[in-house]
Amino acid sequence: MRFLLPATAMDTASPQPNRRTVSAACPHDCPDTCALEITVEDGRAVCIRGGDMPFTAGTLCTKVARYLDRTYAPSRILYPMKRIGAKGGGRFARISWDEALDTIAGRFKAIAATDPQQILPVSYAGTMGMVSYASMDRRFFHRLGASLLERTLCSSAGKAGSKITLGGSVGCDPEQAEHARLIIIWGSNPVVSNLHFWSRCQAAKRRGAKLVIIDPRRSETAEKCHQHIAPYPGTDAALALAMMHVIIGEGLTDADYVGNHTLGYDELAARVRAWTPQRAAAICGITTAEIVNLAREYARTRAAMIRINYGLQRHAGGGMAVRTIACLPALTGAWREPAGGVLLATSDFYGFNHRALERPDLLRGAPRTINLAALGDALTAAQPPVTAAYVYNTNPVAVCPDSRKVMAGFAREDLFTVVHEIFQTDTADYADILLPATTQLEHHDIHKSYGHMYVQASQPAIAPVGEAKPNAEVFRLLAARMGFDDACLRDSDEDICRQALDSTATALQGITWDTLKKHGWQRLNVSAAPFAEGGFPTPSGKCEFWSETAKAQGHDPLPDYTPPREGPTSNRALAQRYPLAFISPPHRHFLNSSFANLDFALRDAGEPSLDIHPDDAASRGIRDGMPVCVFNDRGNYTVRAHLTTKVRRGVVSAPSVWWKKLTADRRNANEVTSQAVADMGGAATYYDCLVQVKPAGR
Ligand SMILES: Nc1nc2c(c(=O)[nH]1)N[C@H]1C(S)=C(S)[C@@H](COP(=O)(O)OP(=O)(O)OC[C@H]3O[C@@H](n4cnc5c(=O)[nH]c(N)nc54)[C@H](O)[C@@H]3O)O[C@H]1N2
Ligand SMILES: Nc1nc2c(c(=O)[nH]1)N[C@H]1C(S)=C(S)[C@@H](COP(=O)(O)OP(=O)(O)OC[C@H]3O[C@@H](n4cnc5c(=O)[nH]c(N)nc54)[C@H](O)[C@@H]3O)O[C@H]1N2
Ligand SMILES: [Mo]
Repeated sequence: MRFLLPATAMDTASPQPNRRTVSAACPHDCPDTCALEITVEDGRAVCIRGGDMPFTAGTLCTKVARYLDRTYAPSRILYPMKRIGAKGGGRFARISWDEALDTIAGRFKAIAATDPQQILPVSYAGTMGMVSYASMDRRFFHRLGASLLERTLCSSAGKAGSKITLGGSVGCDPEQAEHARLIIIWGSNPVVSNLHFWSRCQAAKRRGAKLVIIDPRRSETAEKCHQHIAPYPGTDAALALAMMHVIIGEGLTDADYVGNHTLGYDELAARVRAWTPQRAAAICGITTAEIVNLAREYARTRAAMIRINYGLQRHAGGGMAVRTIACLPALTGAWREPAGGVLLATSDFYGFNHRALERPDLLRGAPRTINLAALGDALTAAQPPVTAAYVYNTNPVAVCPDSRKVMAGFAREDLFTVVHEIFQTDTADYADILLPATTQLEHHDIHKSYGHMYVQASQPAIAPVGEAKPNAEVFRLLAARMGFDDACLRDSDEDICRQALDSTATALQGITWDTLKKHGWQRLNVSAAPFAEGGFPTPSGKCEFWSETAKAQGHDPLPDYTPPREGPTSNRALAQRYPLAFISPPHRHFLNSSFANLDFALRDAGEPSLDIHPDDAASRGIRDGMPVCVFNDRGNYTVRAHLTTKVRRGVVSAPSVWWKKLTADRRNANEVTSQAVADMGGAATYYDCLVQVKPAGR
């Protein structure tokens, strides 16, 4: 198949003294968290291939198959630098690590003497390894008393919704998908963003399973499914409520499962009575028959798996959408089958010791919390102001919503900005001090996954390139310079890996750092059908149709529909000026903004484009290939129009996330996206965005 590269043939030559193989894990923010095998010769990585961990089974995506081109890219940042030109200009001069660390510690000490909350860590998911993502950094900033950061760009709405219904980010085992008879791929594009789940969907298809996809556009995955239902963005909960209306109304529930393992069935039944398929069809812009047939087919198929992913929860009602959809398998008893149930993410099966990793006990006082989804507002308007930002594992100038405000913030002369990066990103251009970071081949880490059930050790294959240092190492050095003497601020990366597993969770029994290093990976002790007999991690232990947790949080205790903030029917005034729903899902050749600077990925990706329906284009005088301006009150940017019926009328789609400085107008999709947050989890709402489109230059 086109997107999976086979592992290169195992080396069968007689072992050479200077040649060895190291096992690692892909660090990228993707549900697959692939196992890697790196061949090293004379200290240089010469080959990367998929490891033998069962879920990813030796295949890599086309991006990570070329990870060595990333590690050895000539454009890597190799040593610390300080700014010599204007903020944002990207001109730097080399300095020593000592000078860089002294400068940072000096500034942090001076600010902390007034108010440490003026210092803001800005990090996200450039690497998902527990050491690099959330360990020494958190300890350092807790001890310092810096502002806390809510990391909300991606998944927090859906996770909050899943927690209400199921008790956490848990669900069915995606490895079982090949045994399903029906797979509903809902707000997810696995051909692009969950490859190894997709290979199991294909296996299921070969065995006669039906694949249904629910997505406002005919995605790469939709092209390969049996049926595509295209609701208007942000309306999925209405569809799910109407499915429940049909399932309950036609007596298609599993009364035994409902009776023993759910809470609040009568209240749910009363709630969905008003959700007729006609009503939902009008909201979703689909037919009544599509809803009724899907509900019947779903309820009558025991081995029916629903794979939700994050696409459908980047909306005002994203939390409620996941909360509502997650009720379906308990109604029909699909959880009884290993290949039945619903999955958003597997993360909460792990039971890693996050308290030991992050040491919240080091916190002095109660610093304020800043939401990364509204970073632009924080950098331009927070009181007390943010006077220092330490950016690592993220490229906020490219990826945060409403990025004109983010850029205005980073452009402030009175803001001291440190950026620790592998490459000179759009954000790095604003740094006062720029530090070189290691890639995954150069440090230790330990990985969970949000799309399978394996724990993995990632071991360094090569020495750091140039003067690069891992995240945790920089925080250890800074802690020493700040005079922080807590012992945990001196833990080594391998100490931290051990602490992650210092847990009584049954899922982790028999998994130690030493066994992991030896085998590369180990499976969690989680059964193939984890909720066949109920036992959900909710307060009641049941699947909660009615939730006291939701009520206590100020939400409706029952599933419901929360309309888009910027929808044509939910916000008619705005839709008159900006009638098109704009979504900007992940590009096949990028990983968020990672890889979007590397020649091989840019060659494959072409140039920024906008899929628009031919009817929407015609009424605007737009022809195929024309540069068009996408705009709303927040901003505008220019892309090339691509006329296609892959998007439904009224929806436009722009694969993302491009580096701004590598596009013709130095802008990207986040010029128009909004800082408004979702109903739950303080989450970003990238796909809840109305725009207008016109030929560029008019
Ligand atoms: N190649 C590649 N892989 C990636 C990434 C990447 O950038 N590139 N990013 C990684 C990351 S960080 C993440 S979070 C995941 C994201 O991957 P997914 O979780 O799959 O999420 P998205 O791609 O954002 O959205 C999936 C689909 O949802 C559709 N969608 C948008 N709005 C709605 C809606 O309201 N309802 C429904 N039903 N569908 C909707 C989009 O059109 C899209 O096709 O992928 C990861 N993997
Ligand atoms: N318009 C639009 N915007 C989006 C999205 C969308 O669908 N549409 N998707 C959103 C989603 S789902 C997500 S998850 C976010 C992702 O946003 P980010 O988490 O910011 O992800 P990346 O853009 O990949 O940037 C990560 C950066 O971390 C750096 N990095 C990698 N490893 C390390 C390391 O070990 N140390 C240090 N110091 N740096 C490292 C990489 O070089 C890279 O520049 O973007 C969001 N933005
Ligand atoms: Mo994400």
